[in-house]
Amino acid sequence: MPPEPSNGVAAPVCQVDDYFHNTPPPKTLASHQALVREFIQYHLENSPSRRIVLVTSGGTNVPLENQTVRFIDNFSAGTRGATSAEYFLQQGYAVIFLHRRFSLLPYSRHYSHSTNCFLDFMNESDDGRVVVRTEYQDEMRKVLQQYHHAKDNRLLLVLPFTTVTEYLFELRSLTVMMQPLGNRALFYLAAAVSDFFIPRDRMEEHKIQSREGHAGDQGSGAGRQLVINLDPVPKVLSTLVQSWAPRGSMIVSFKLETDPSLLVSKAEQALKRYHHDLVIGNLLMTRKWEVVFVTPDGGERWIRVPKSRRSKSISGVEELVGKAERKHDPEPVDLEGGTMMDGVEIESLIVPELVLMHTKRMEQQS
Ligand code: 9Z3
Repeated sequence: MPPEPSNGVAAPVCQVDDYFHNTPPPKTLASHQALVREFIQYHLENSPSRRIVLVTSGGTNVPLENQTVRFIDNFSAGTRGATSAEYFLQQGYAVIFLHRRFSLLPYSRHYSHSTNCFLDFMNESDDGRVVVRTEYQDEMRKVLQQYHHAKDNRLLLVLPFTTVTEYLFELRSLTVMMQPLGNRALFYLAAAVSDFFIPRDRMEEHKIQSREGHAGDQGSGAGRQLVINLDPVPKVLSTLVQSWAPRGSMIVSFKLETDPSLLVSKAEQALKRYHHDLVIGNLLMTRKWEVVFVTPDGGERWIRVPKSRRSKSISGVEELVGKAERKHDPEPVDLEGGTMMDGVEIESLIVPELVLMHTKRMEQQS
């Protein structure tokens, strides 16, 4: 498969078609389709004005073997997606949450994984019952109420994927199934999708052996190497915009960079290439404190958590905040957001802005 041209031209649609033609669909696809059909139908019948957002979240796994022992992965924990999903629900949206299996989930994210292990929030009472510790009661009640509201009103559909192939099939199918929603559909593509993979016809069936010779082996003994050739993952965004998504829907993708000097120009390039509505740019090291909205009209709008209200982040580098700015904004957006346990979550600033943009867009179309 030839690499994507670097001259701003999107990958040809036939490349995307070939990919889907030559790759077996995931086993879970049919059951997920049934759930999505039911979810969309329910909202079309019961609340016809309800907006539905598809949030993609987490990394994607690239298997090296068909019976997978080893794989390539990336850093994404799914914080952006899971947190944003909660704020979309707060704004009255129904959410289809397409996420990497075992990454963070809306609501349960507050009490999961090693940083927020749920056991630390509990105690044994004098009469031997398991109870939530007094100091966490208020916060947990709030989260629990929001979770129950979403569940009881069938506002949240959670669909897991693992591999990049599963992600692409699920994304295509979901997007097409959202067509009856027209401009009430919003796409919020926050998953960190791998750029490279091994296509099905070149993938080893069994575990790659370390001692026996195989196609990728270079010699034997101490200097042995495993050489893996990866193909570019087909860029489906252009096809999503042109043919899968509902007419008039709003499509937002994310752009991740590590080099501040590249972020805005790469976001602009993506908009030119895919012709969608908005790219939200973020740097790996500052993503919890600032993002930039890059729009087709040349707009570059920074959204930042005020310094005093930034959450602590072990991996983040605060000195890099502001370094990717290309057009200095005389009035930077400095919004008040929702406060969770430590500091303001930037998603509480991103999502209301997007909702305003979505509303404006819908009004312009009516
Ligand atoms: C993002 O940029 C997300 O904001 C993060 C969120 C993955 C950085 P976390 O899950 O991180 O909260 O830890 N997502 C999109 C990244 C991406 O792969 N974009 C593609 C690219 O940059 C374009 S679709 O080329």
